[in-house]
Amino acid sequence: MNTTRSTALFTKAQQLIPGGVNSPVRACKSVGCDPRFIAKAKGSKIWDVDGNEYIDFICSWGPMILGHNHPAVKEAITKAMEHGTSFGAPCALEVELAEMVVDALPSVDMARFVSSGTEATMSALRLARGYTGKNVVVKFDGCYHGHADSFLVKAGSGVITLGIPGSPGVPEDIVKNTVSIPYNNIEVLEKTLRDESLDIACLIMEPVAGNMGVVLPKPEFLQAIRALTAELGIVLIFDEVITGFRVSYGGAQSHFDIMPDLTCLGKIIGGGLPVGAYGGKAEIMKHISPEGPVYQAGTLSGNPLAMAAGIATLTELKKPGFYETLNAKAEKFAEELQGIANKHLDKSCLNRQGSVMTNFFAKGPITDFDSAMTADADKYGMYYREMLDKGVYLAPSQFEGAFISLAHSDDDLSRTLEITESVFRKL
Ligand code: KE4
Repeated sequence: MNTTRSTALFTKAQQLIPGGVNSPVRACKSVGCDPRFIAKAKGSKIWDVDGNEYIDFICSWGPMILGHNHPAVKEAITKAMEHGTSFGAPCALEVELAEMVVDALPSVDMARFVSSGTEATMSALRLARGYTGKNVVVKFDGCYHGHADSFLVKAGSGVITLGIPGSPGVPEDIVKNTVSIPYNNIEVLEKTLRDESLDIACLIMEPVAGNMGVVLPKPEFLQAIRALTAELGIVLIFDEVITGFRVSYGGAQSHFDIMPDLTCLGKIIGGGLPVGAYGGKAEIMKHISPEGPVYQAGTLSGNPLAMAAGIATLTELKKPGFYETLNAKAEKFAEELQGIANKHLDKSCLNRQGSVMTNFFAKGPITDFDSAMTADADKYGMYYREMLDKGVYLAPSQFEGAFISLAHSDDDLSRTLEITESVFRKL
């Protein structure tokens, strides 16, 4: 593939932007190649600045569940733009999207919009601490909740991908209030939550982990977490930035029928524009300023263009049969991928929740951070580079998910499987 323009852009970008990218994983460091600069996207396809076409399985890391540049989303943004781009004042679109979120998520009575998933989780953490008067947050190894200081402890996503323990710049005073324990381990969970020396404000989790690669909760894990946190007065926060409106229209909380106290959202609810949100029980949310004393604010929170994109997206997702169609497409693809992997690879473990999945180059089962770390990241890098040069755009990390959108056609998926088999044969 000709990548002349991407190479030139990356060279210039590295002089102006740290690592040449505005989010670390995009630099493709862990997969041993330089990034392709993307010029445009439509449906299931993206094109780089050299005109190369790819079938896209990153989907902007989740938001593009309808496919890129969906006509209804594009029309909604264009229409909103006719009236201006930002008011710094309340507008009707915020109320409309808030009502859709509250109606969709059974545990959410009220919600506050912010501009990223990180803002959503950091705000939910401050709220839980303000509401309980306690300081400690419990998280799970390999789960990623954005880059707020308190969460950069044994985090997932880019932190694993770059193989860094946490991050310099996070004071010990902050880190001491974060306890990270193994995902799917009920014994350690109970021991930790019942440890009276810890003044635990909240437990935050990805109900389906997506940042150590996709890792599913064991059937009894979520129930145990809900029962223990309810018994002990610990605020349970579901970070549904990935799973919200991905796993089902009601998120993972509806799918598993486990109701958290607070929920964090992002990605899909912005339809590709910057939106995050946190919400939950009115009794807790009423502690947020200006109704309550816990402060949180944002210049572009509830931005009208972003609200319009989110409303248009959720309107499409709400249509009857959307998730059945999407999940059936993903299930068929995953079954065939598993078959190819079993035929050609000595080690492979595919974890999937609905339309997000990870094929680990590992024996499996992959149920937590330690087992995810057994994956052969170098082999994944070889796979990634081969697939990229054959026109398939995967996450540049073994420890992320592959997303399927409604726009992925049967032809896209069968072509991807053909290319995958040709690559697996060579690995
Ligand atoms: P943002 O601040 O990136 O909008 O959201 C942070 C976040 C919070 N919670 C979960 C479960 C998330 O997955 C994320 C962000 N996801 C990563 C990829 N897994 C975004 C991609 C990137 O960092 O470039």
